[in-house]
Amino acid sequence: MSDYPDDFLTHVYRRMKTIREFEERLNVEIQKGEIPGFTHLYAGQEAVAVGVCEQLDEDDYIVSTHRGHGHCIAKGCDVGGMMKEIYGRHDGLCKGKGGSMHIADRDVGMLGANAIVGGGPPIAVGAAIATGLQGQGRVTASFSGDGSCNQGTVFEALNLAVVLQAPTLFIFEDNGYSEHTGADYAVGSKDIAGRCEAFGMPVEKVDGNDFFAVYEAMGRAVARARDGGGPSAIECETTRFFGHFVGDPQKYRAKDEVARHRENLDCLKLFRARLADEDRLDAATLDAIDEEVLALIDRSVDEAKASPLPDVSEITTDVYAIY
Ligand SMILES: Cc1ncc(C[n+]2csc(CCOP(=O)(O)OP(=O)(O)O)c2C)c(N)n1
Ligand SMILES: [Mg+2]
Repeated sequence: MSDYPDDFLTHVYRRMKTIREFEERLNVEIQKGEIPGFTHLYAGQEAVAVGVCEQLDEDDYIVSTHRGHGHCIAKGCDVGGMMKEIYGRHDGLCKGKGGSMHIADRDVGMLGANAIVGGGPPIAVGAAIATGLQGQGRVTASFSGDGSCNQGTVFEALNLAVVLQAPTLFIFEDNGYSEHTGADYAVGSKDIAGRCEAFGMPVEKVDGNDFFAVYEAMGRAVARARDGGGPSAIECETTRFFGHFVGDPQKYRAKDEVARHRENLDCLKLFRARLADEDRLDAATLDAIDEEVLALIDRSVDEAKASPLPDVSEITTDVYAIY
């Protein structure tokens, strides 16, 4: 880690912290009943989104999932625009018509969150085929969960990417659960990475709570894809700090599981501990980032609440996006 410049480390910390506080605040606001729709929070998994996206350029693509806020922030979506979108407001990133599960922003290469489990990887392969044909070395990363790895759509996407050598990075976030079902029960082989290997692509399995492990594995996979080496998969073992959706009572988890994971597996705590071990960046610098991030989230909530709802006259506009 000693090779990473200070401004990179502070940037990474700020991004992960922004995702964390965005989600912590949404958890509070949603329970007040002020936010329409259904919301899945990403807190706990920040090191995956940021480790992956830090290896991508703005004109590379990502395809997200129903649990997509972290992916959006990591790829550079405007936090205020996202908050307005989640509040269903006219000035939201998708004019308030997408909401939490359908945020997209082509300007930063974010092709969309996706409510269809296993729907993302085929879209990512399509994007990767297109950019591969354009020959510009651009790549597409597809995020998906341990639950999605059992979907036929994902198997087809893995196979097609290998056959066509499409520059796709399949990122599997194993947070241990698909809704309320444990991955140890639902993933027959217990091994997502092995499945991808069987389709003929290089795979790595990493600690998804460790930013550096994700970032470095992604660096190897991206370099290979840009160089014409085709797809790769990375399985990241991680944890989610909230329920499947906001309001999930989580009776399927041990009583102290979340508390233990917040104590021992928190990627932000681990990142800070690693910096301290290696005598990089003082705590005051990181605490100042915490303050900045909290102010940003406060501002984005205030602005979202103050911004107008879409006008009824717009109900049939922007229903389809033209790509
Ligand atoms: C095709 C399809 N089947 C089922 C669902 C219902 N569903 C929504 S999220 C989810 C669990 C997905 O689990 P995983 O892929 O591990 O992602 P995580 O929620 O853990 O991020 C399911 C089954 C859906 N949205 N789409
Ligand atoms: Mg899961």
